[in-house]
Amino acid sequence: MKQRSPLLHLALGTLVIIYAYITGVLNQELKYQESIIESEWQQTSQITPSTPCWQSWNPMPQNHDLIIKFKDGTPQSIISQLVSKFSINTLRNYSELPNFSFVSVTTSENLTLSEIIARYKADPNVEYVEPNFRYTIPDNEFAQAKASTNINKTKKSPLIPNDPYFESLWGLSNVGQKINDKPGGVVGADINVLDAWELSTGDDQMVIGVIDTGIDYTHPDINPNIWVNENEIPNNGIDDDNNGVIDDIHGYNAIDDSGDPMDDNDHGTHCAGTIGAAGDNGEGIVGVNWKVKLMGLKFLSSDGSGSLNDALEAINYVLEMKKRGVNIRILSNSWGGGGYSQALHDAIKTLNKEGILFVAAAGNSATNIDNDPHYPSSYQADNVLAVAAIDNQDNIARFSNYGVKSVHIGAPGVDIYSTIPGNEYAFFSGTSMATPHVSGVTSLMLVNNPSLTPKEIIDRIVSSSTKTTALAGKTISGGRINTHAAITGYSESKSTFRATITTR
Ligand SMILES: [Ca+2]
Ligand SMILES: [Ca+2]
Ligand SMILES: [Ca+2]
Ligand SMILES: [Ca+2]
Repeated sequence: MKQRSPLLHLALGTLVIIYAYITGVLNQELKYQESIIESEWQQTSQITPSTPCWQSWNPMPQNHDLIIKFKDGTPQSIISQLVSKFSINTLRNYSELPNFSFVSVTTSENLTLSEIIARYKADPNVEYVEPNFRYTIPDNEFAQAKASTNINKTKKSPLIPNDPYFESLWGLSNVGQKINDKPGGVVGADINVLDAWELSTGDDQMVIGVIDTGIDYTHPDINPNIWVNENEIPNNGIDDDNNGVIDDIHGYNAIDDSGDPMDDNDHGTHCAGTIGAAGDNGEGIVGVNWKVKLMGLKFLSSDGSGSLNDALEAINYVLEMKKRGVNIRILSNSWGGGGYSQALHDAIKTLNKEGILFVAAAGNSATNIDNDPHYPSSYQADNVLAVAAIDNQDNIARFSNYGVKSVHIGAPGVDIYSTIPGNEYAFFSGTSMATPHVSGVTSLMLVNNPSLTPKEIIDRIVSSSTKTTALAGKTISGGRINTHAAITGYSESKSTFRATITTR
């Protein structure tokens, strides 16, 4: 859509006013700073990337969509009464998030959304009400050249996988190589995973959920490591395992409530590849984990945006599958925006109770999020691990958010080469790319020590980090992630670390 009609402008303007009023009613600090990736902007919109996302490509829903939390113990009969009282035309409960409901309200009265919210809030059975917020891929995130050198066909040592693009992966092994036609990096400024691979290269019983735009599960470098729902028969149109989703073989699509999390963007597949593209298979790249099981949880659409309701549905699916015995321990979240949501905060705490870590990108607006929170990375919960991005010079990325009180760790997030749909590979930059590095490390930690709680994982990552000048005062740890040290549980001196590098 290149031209917008005057009517659309009027409609958007009206929605802006409605929204501004709602934010006042809710008395919440809502900041919509996120936008879709730069290339998407050029394709889809004349609006500058600083325009709040919900104004530009997501006008408030036509129906008045709300997330409602009823007070604990509210009987179903009361909830049903409320449904008729407020002309609710859709009501969905999240099975694993008790007393949460997503409702879509149609009313014959001419009420604004804020008036409808006020009605709900006045009901003694309602704990809180929120609009169905929108989330996006962090702003300033962009794809770069797809070309890569094809350097390393042969295996050099047992630590080096035979994947042909391995030497493009400076985040895994920075030996000062040039990356993406840019100068060579600082030797050793990487996640120190080669030493960790001596202990383990991953485990195909470890499941990581990627909450994003989906995963191209047909990509030859992803397919060997995609999660498979063993209790679901593919493509028979039947919900064989009776989990509420038909033919959910590799995950869940919360946008159309289907079992097909295919990626129609690029972002989710890129993140998935960094966590766990198949290692040492003579193909493409290698993930932090050579072996793992990647579960696709699609709630961001092809334009990189998604709703609070669909994020909650994705989390609900994870909780449901965890209850059924799937060994899902980590969720990788390279998205943000939308302001504070009590519902999402509560859902993340529920994940913590189930021992599920929530790794989250700190965001890309070069902001101190101690003062200016970025969600979900700023949620206060024992299982939220917030990640900043560094480049191959060991600097914090120019775009990366930071915060000495709220961002735990730095990880590689500039010129990161990974899988994208169509059997291709591309360089992307963003805290979105740093986050899956950390998610992948936490998986290796759990393979080596399955009893670690989310809080223990975070504490170990912080205490074992490699301190760097660039991250001092910018992150809780003051350093970048050190995979081997995080697994073994002790800090390594820089001299030991460098000796290891030179001997390989
Ligand atoms: Ca199913
Ligand atoms: Ca089926
Ligand atoms: Ca949905
Ligand atoms: Ca590979």
